[in-house]
Order: sequence, then C-alpha cells, then structure tokens
Amino acid sequence: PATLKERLAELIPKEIENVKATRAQHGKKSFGPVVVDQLYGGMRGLPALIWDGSVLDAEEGIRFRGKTIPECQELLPKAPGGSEPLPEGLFWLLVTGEIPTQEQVQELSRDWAARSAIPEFVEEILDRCPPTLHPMSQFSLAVTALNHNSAFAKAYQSGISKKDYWGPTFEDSMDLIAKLPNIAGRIYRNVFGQGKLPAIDANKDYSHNLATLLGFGDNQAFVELLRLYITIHSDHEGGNVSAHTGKLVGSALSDPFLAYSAALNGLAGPLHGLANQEVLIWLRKMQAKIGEDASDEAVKEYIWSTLKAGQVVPGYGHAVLRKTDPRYTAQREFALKHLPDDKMFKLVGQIYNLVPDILLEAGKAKNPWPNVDAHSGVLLTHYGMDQMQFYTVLFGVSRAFGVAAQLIWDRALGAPLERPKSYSTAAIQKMFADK
Ligand code: FCX
Repeated sequence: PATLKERLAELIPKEIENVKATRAQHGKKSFGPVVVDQLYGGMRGLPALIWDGSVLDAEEGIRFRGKTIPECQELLPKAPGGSEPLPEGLFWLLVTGEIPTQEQVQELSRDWAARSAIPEFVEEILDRCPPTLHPMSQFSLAVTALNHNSAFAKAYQSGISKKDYWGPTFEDSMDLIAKLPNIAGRIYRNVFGQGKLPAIDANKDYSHNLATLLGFGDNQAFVELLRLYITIHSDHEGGNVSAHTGKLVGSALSDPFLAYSAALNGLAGPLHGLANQEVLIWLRKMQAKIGEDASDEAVKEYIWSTLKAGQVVPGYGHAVLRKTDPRYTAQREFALKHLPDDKMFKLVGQIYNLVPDILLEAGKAKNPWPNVDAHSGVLLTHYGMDQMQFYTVLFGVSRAFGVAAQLIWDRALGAPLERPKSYSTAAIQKMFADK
C-alpha cells in the first residue's frame, strides 16, 4: 500500500483542480454582509478561511473529514487489544480524507518513532529552563528551536519552486509530530522530577511511546486515554486561536516549527488550551473551600462566587459551539467505562448538572455547556498525572496533528500570505456618518 506521502502526491493535483474550478464558478459570490460588530467582536462568524480537515457545527460539534468522534472511534484502526482510535489514523484521515489500513497506520508509528530524536542543543535548552518556567513556554521554546533543522527553510534558501513547497513542509510536519513526545516527556520529567527519560520504542504506537516517556507506559488504560485524548484534541476547524495562528504564521512561509510554536503560544492562553489547567485549579480550590462531597447548594454558591468575582467558569462556553461538546461526551464515556467511582469525576458530573442553569441565569454566555477542557484534567488526575501545569502541553502535542495537516495543504494549494484589512474607529464613524 501507498505511504502517506505517496497518497498525498496523488491527491494534490486533483485538489488543485477542484479549488480552481470552485473559484472559477463561485469566486465572486457573496457570503452576505459583514457588520461593524464583527470587526469589534473578535471576527465571530466572519467567513474568512478554508480548511477541509475538520468542520465545526454549532449544534453537533466537530467532524473530522466528515466523520463524528463516535464514527472515528468506530472506523479508525486500533492498537492490538485496544478500543480507542490510534491518532496515527486520525492524522492520515485529516491529511487524505481517507481511513487508512492497519498496515498504513503501523508504518506511520514506525516512521514517527524513527524521526523522534531531538537535537542535543534542544535538550540542553530544556534542561536549562528553570522549573518555574511554565511548561507551555518551555514547549514553545523547544519547538521554535527545531527550526534549526527545517527542511522547508533549507529548501527555501536553496531556491525551491513554489509548486514543490509541500514536500519539505510534509517532512517538517512529520518531524514536528514525531519529536513532540521527546519534548513533552523531557519537560514533564525536568519540571516534576520523575527520573530519567526512557527511549522511544520503534515497535510501539505514538501514544504508547508518549505514555512511556511520561512514566505511564505500563498503564494500559492511560495509554488508551492518550489515544483518545490526542484524537479528539487534534483539530477544531480552522478559526480557533491555535489552528488559525499556525495557518497565519505559515502563510508568511515561516516553516512548520516556527508556525507551530506560534500556535502553541496561543494555545497557552486561559481562554483557549490553558483552560484545562484552569479547570483543575478551580476544582481543587472548590474542594478546599467546600469539601469533597459538597451539596449541590454549596457547589452552586461556589460557582456564583466565581462569576461574581468577575471570572469565567473554566471549561464552559464556546465561541462557536452551542451544545455540549462531543469531545466532553467522549471523555465522559471513557470515565464511565474506566473510572465510574472516581470522586473528581463525580464532581465534574455534579457541576455539569449545575453550571448551565447558572450561566443561563447570569445571562451573558451564549453557550452554557461544557467544552473539551471541562473533563480532560480529571481523567489525567485519576491515573496519577496531577500536575495541572502540564495539561496544556498534552493538548499541544495533539493540536500539532491538525495544524500540521493544514500547513501541508496550504503549501500544496499555494495559500497566499494572510493579510486582512483593519480599520480605525474614526474611519468607521466617517464611513457611516450619514447612514
Ligand atoms: N463563564 C463566565 N462567563 C462566560 C463564560 C463562562 N464560562 N463563557 C462566556 N462568558 C461570558 C464572556 O466572558 C462574555 O462576557 P463579557 O460580555 O463580559 O465580555 C459573554 O459571556 C459573552 O461571551 P460568549 O459570546 O458566550 O463567548 P466568547 O465567544 O466571547 O468566548 C470562550 C468563548 C470559550 C472564551 C468563553 O466561553 C470562556 O471564557 N469560557 C471559559 C474558558 C474556557 O473554557 N475556554 C476553553 C474553550 C475551548 F474549548 C478551548 O479553546 O479549549
């Protein structure tokens, strides 16, 4: 069977034609008006980007190349004895739109293991970081430094033709994904003092290796959790902060390492990926204040006190979603299967029954339902990973899959430099002075 790169090489010319035909037929058609509030309002709902890998429906949630999370769980290849999808298969799906064979997925695992080593100077950068530097900052530093060996940057310097951009972008993207476990593992062990980093095993899948580097490789349930975790966090259409940052920076022909480190800096914000850390901190504070088996009344009061202090309830709300996030549901089902009696899991369930009504009553949030971050930390804590400052790093490992797939296609399709127009408030006032 074809390798991922071979299959991609077959798909690209067809897709270039498809885009050409679409633009020829529809290029001048309007999406409708843009209203001034969208300029002030974080561009909500503004049609501005193309990305085929995943599309988010406000009611239904994410679909990866048309497939829901339960469909991915059913259709994507699994590890022997496992029941969660292998993220290798999800990456294949994001890149090609096709479900790979078991053999193709195994080949990806082997390829990534073979590419997994990080340069010694990057190890040194990480080893010199003070343990007080947030793991996400360390992560971003290390990914930036990988640009040292970028195939794309090198090819560009030697005058590569535009039509060949995707080749070295593909190689860099594969290297990027492959090297993240060694970076994440090193950060985890450096910051939280968990012994020496073991080697990647060329016969194990990506998530198993990541779990091993983090010190949880013997726990099959944790390995399964990582497979699910990486799959569901990989992509959330093109406009979220991390995916869009990666795309934007990549549009300047910054290589995938530079583009992805920029994306990581966006993911590190508390309204985005850092929310998984914030949820756990919030839950711990709640437990410290009202005890472990608190009544609904006490929990409600705590939620209200968060809102009254001018803070957000982390893990709830979404810029696009208007229903419970299917990524939350997938994690809840995992918990029901593997840790139904966990106390924190029960607290998360209790909060799920209380927060939406409170957010509705408070009357501001457009979506009172939980997002992906409301659940992930509780699952990790259950298996002993209770260092919440590390959680967003795992999100970052996963989000690389979506951003990398996007970068490859952007370069294949010749996506131009992004450069939207900004306006001053004075210009807006003048423009609509008599209207
Ligand atoms: N708690 C309290 N207030 C909330 C809220 C929440 N969970 N969600 C939204 N609101 C507030 C907003 O802060 C805003 O208040 P303002 O008018 O005073 O500025 C108002 O409700 C309207 O916001 P809304 O349009 O519903 O939401 P946005 O698209 O502006 O923002 C996020 C979306 C996700 C940023 C927002 O819901 C939030 O802050 N949630 C908590 C943080 C979080 O969980 N982030 C993770 C999201 C995601 F899944 C991810 O990227 O990982």
